[in-house]
Amino acid sequence: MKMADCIFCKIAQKEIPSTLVYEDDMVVAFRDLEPQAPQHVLVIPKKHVESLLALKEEDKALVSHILVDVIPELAQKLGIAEKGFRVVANTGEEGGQTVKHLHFHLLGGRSMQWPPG
Ligand code: DGP
Repeated sequence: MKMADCIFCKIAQKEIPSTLVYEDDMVVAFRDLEPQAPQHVLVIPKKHVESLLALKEEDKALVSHILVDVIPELAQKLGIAEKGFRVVANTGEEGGQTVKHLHFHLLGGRSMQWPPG
């Protein structure tokens, strides 16, 4: 379940500090170290999954929980639900993924631009 050298596994296990904004038995969410918006939170599964591409059939409930339950609840809690927000899962090298533990960026509190860089 846990990868020895994975920084997000360590955050999920509280082995290294972070500013947690949400936790349940499957998921943690914490503030991004390099925020790109007034509200910038990373939502991750506690179990180690490398990226969207590594998800398996058995992970459907986990992903559904993140997208259906956790992110909308967090958006409300962070005060960004009404005006809108962005959810991003950078995947792989050209997708801009730097940490190889699945994470959903939740960004809000400013007007987002399109296309992203
Ligand atoms: P990505 O580029 O999509 O893989 O995003 C990784 C994000 O993780 C990036 O925005 C910076 C953030 N990050 C990296 N290391 C840490 C850390 O140790 N703590 C926190 N809170 N965020 C981190």
